[in-house]
Amino acid sequence: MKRLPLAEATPCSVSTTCPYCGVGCGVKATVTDVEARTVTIAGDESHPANAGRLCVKGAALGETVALEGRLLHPEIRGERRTWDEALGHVAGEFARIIREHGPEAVAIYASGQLLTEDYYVANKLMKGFIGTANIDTNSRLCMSSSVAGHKRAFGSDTVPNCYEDLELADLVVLTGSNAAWCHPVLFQRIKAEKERRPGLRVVVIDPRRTATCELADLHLPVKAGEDVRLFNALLAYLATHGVLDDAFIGAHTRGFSAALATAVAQDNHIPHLAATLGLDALDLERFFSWFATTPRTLTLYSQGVNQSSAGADKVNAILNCHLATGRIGKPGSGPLSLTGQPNAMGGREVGGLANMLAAHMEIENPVHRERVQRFWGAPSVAATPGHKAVDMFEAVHDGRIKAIWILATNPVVSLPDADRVRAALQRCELVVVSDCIADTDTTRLAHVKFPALGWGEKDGTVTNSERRISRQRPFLPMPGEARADWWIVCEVAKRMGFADAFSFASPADIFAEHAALSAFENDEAHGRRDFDIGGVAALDVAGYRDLEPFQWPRRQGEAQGPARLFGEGGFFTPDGRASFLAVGARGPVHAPDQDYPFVLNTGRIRDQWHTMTRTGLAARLLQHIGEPFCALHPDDAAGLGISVGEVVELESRWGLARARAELTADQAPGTVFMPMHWTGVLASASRVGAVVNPAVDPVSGQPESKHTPVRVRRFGAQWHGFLFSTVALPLPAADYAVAIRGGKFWRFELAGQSAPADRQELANELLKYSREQHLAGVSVESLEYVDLARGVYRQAVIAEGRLQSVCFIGPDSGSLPERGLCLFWCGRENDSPGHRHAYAGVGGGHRPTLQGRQQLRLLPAGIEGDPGELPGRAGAGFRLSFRAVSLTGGRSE
Ligand SMILES: Nc1nc2c(c(=O)[nH]1)N[C@H]1C(S)=C(S)[C@@H](COP(=O)(O)OP(=O)(O)OC[C@H]3O[C@@H](n4cnc5c(=O)[nH]c(N)nc54)[C@H](O)[C@@H]3O)O[C@H]1N2
Ligand SMILES: Nc1nc2c(c(=O)[nH]1)N[C@H]1C(S)=C(S)[C@@H](COP(=O)(O)OP(=O)(O)OC[C@H]3O[C@@H](n4cnc5c(=O)[nH]c(N)nc54)[C@H](O)[C@@H]3O)O[C@H]1N2
Ligand code: SF4
Ligand SMILES: [Mo]
Repeated sequence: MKRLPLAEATPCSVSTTCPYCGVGCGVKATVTDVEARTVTIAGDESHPANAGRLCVKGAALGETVALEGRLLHPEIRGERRTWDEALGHVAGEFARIIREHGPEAVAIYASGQLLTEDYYVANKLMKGFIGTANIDTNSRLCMSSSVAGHKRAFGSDTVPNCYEDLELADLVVLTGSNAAWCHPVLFQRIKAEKERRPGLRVVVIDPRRTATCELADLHLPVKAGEDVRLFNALLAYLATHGVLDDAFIGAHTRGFSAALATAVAQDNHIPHLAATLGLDALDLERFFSWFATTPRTLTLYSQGVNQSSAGADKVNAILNCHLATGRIGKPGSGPLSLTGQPNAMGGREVGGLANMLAAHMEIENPVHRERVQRFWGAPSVAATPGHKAVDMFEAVHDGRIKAIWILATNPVVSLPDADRVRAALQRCELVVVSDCIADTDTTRLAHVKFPALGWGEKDGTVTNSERRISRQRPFLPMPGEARADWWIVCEVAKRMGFADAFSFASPADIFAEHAALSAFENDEAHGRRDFDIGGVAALDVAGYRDLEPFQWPRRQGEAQGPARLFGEGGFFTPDGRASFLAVGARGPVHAPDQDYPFVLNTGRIRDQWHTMTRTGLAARLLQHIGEPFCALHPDDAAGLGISVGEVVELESRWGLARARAELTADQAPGTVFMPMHWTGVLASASRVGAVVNPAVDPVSGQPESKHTPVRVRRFGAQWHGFLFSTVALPLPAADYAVAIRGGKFWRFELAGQSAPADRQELANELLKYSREQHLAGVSVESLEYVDLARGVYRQAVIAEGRLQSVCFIGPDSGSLPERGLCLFWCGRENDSPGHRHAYAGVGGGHRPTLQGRQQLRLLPAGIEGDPGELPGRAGAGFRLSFRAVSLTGGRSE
């Protein structure tokens, strides 16, 4: 595999792109110590997406590039193997299964976190050479409703507007988007513009009151799932108030009257409508009139729109309003879908979804298929769409798919009905996982693990929400035996007998082929396609290395592509007209009922990225929110007898998850919200995906992740506890256990449903690993302490004179000391005996002298402690005594 020599790639500071959200911020990375992998991160002032800004996640990137937890060698069934063995095994097994059961028996499940070059070869292998379209991606869970909406309206998956429109708009409508947390740099751009120009209005449409509402002139807490009705009513309002752009409708669209007829057929009488939508009538009217009277209106939308069984219809209901007013592709006005992942768009460009073909061509179009086949020199091209994500794992579950290769995604956490996904993989003959992290919920089920390069090592391109293609450049050496995803795919393809089509020397090589395909027979004679980057098809290695961010389309001979499309029509349909869609409002597939009366909404928090495999590495990012929570309205909580901070259980017909209750009026009564981030690696029972229903949108196949009927109840803990440890420990076996990385200590929050028979035994068990780690030839002390007044038991492990871990067990969460204060104590540099004993709750400097590997046990009896030295609970009365016992069978003191 050829790569740029590192010296060349890391002069002092390397311009690259953030690997998180679809904003696609430019990042300057400066390696200060290659060996130690220390890197300083700054925003790239010359990048058009962010002009030097970064959000918290981006700014903390340097804290995620250490090698801790990395998968560094190929493995087969848990054993380290050579690349040749692992690649040969996968190629051989895929070939055998295809021989025995046909190509439909194998599948690839990929990700919007792959680079375009990785994605391109994976799609080429599957659709062109293996000959099945069984390649789908996590973009199905993310953007597929937008893709379907765009295609139905524009004839192509084209985003008409660009980020500059944020500063040019007079009204910004954010619907189903918590941009303050999920697209923070775009949010900052709106905020800065609003400060400069207070007349700029912001409307937020979201059932929850989110951080994004801080900027809102108007927040419409629409009833979950009602967006189609809302935007239909808006369309009807625009028609009755004479703000339609008749010229645009007449010249550039079709289907308007049918769409309008559907819109006016619903009850749009404002008081009725407001009641149905759960909104204040005046607020609703205000929104309609602002939209009607503001030509420069920009509508931003994300998962509150897409992740719905009516997702594609929601998108079209929004697009209808923009087409009807001619507000599309014009400065400051248009619809702008905010993509989630750094390369969700690139995945769409290479046709990474099961119902697409490369370069925005159609799998069901024979002319397109023949063209791609000819271009690739492929034996055949899959003629029918493959399984979409949720179906794909169903097919794995029932054995139709016998081998699945999962790249850069963690479906055991992120797919709906996630316990069933886990079961599907457990039953599957061959599970191959390419990841950069060794231990994930998904790698735990892998027969073969391929170690992939991570951010900072990878080399390729990504496309952001405004169609801008930017380079991700490497600045760190490839660690261990990790290799680029494109390389791994190509090596498997070669071993399956497709060497001619997969002998790429570098990502530049792949990009050139991808760019050439985008321009291939893409002209008036053959029919114009939107995606064309023929202008960069002739780049050489140096040109690719230095490629500046640009927007597509960029046709041959063009130095830049247009920032906006469709302002003057020119849609990618046979007659160049866009389509209005007549979309009727309909409810979610699974409505709440008596047994499952609450609606569960799921989504993101500010400082975590998805399944936390990378953001979970930065202690700083766990300071904002460290534990899974379930937000619910205080009235609902009162009705259920739930108090703030206690552990609650969410249960649906599909599964169960536990989280700490957060009571907030930001949440509408009857609804709850839980973040999607916590995994089986980090928590014993907090994967919300296990609860989420697997209903999908009939058009896009996108799951309804924002709406699942659930019941909520107290978890009924009989004990609560927490544990601090200087080292990562396996997750303690408790009904509720969450691991939280801190600067010096890992913290584990614990609770159990049955009262422990013996708290000492429980503590011994919880601290077992901590003790074992230090047994070999080191003096280990265990200190125990009981606070009789509060019924709190503590045990500390001290090795080589330093506190290693401490655990507290109490009858209820209120009995335990405040963690911050405790952490302060534990983290003290001044590790004197007095301090150490204070950790365990032993005040007054009682310090028995121990010889060798001995354990000290302090059992409750009758010595007064010094409450002043105890963390958190000063003033309480303490009684204790101690006796030392030997851990290794030696002498007792
Ligand atoms: N911090 C952080 N940022 C991220 C990510 C991350 O993991 N962490 N992930 C990235 C990815 S891949 C994605 S896809 C984006 C997602 O970005 P967003 O879509 O902004 O984030 P979500 O929290 O999933 O959901 C957005 C909002 O939709 C609302 N919503 C729920 N139901 C409805 C409804 O019926 N109608 C309306 N109008 N709104 C509804 C929710 O209450 C929620 O506040 O974020 C990207 N950015
Ligand atoms: N309940 C609920 N579920 C959801 C959502 C929701 O809102 N609610 N949102 C959905 C959405 S929009 C999305 S996008 C998905 C995201 O869900 P996932 O894609 O499952 O989440 P990630 O944690 O981003 O998983 C990426 C994996 O790839 C690994 N990885 C990172 N970089 C690389 C690389 O370069 N190569 C390889 N081979 N591996 C790499 C990471 O270590 C990690 O294991 O979740 C979906 N699931
Ligand atoms: S806004 Fe998105 S792309 Fe920009 S720094 Fe933050 S996570 Fe990265
Ligand atoms: Mo996403």
